[in-house]
Amino acid sequence: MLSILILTFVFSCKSLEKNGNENKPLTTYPPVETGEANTDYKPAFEGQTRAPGLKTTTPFEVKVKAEGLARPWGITPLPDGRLLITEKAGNMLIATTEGQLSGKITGFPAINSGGQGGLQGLALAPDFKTSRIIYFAFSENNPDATVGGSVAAIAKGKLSADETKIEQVQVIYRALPYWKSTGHYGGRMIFDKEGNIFYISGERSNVEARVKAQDLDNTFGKVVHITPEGKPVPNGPFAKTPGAFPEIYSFGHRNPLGVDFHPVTGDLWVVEMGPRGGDELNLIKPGKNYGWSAVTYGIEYSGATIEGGITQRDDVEQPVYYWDPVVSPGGMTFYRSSEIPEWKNSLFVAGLSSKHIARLVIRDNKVVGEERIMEDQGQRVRDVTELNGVLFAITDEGRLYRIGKK
Ligand SMILES: [Ca+2]
Repeated sequence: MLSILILTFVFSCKSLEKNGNENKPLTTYPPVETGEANTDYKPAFEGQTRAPGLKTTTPFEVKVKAEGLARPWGITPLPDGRLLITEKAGNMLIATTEGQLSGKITGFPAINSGGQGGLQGLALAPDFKTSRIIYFAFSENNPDATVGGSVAAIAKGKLSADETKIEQVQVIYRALPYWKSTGHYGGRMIFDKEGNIFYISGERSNVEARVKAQDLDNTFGKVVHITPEGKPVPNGPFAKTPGAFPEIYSFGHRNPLGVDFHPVTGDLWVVEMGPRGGDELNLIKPGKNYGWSAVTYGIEYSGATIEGGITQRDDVEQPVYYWDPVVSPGGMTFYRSSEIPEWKNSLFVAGLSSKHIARLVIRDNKVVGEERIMEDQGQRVRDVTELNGVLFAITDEGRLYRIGKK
């Protein structure tokens, strides 16, 4: 009997550890979303949408630290405790956590910043402290103007010693083919533990392009896995599939804009902007199909169903969570600190049209609670990152926010 009790105790501790759960049961409220849904589609399982509401009990404050940023797009901490920010038109700058802004860092390649394009996501090389190498995503015109179109590209460059320029810029990857659209580039990336890159690629938005998310002979609507030199990571799930791009890791995505690893499980999570009523949070597994544009909880902006209005199919992964109405997710980050203990391992998702940050509590790979942060600010939140237990968010309106303990 005692051994069973001990075993049970050990297993429950293991389970808590594995799932990153805090010990306390959650105090929940009605779902934060009270608006009418766009569709009458039914979720595949309980809690896949409109999870119970949450309220953070630890006192925290939301403070504007800087204004006047020009369409900031990506934000990431530097090792010295400052923040590196991209601006859509094609430059970076550095902010202190008190909101003091550097001059514009220049030297980037020619960028097509029309539509949804521009200088987008960024990631520091794992050896940034010594190499000063930064990776960045941007939309690039086809050098062959007779063909035209643009492509989502990834380049690397070295931050100059005086922090005014990016030097030795080298384009390492292009999410081919070039396409005549300035929408849905995707645009963020993250380094994995082995030093390779996961890049989340959009499906370029128009009807002729989006169906390509289901095909493996292109990188539209894909999570791709590449080396720091931009080559496919060997032995990918489609490395031996004839005609497939070997860097494809998962497919069937629409416009993925947020990516992070779960702090405890190490799993790769991605949030993608859906059509009307179909934003998704997905747990990414190699070789899997995430459905778009054949399977979706969303509908066309016109209100028409998309490709027969199918929400479930045996060969398609279900989203862990979806939003209807949409939040229009931008960047996202898991909270790794213990500074605000109830936030540890929560996922924070920037909301553009929803104008808030969604805090999601995830247990056993399911969303068990949702809270809205900074809803009263009325800002389109583009990206959010965590630094030493404090969240920093950038908005389309040009603000840098600090969200943390008083
Ligand atoms: Ca999907």
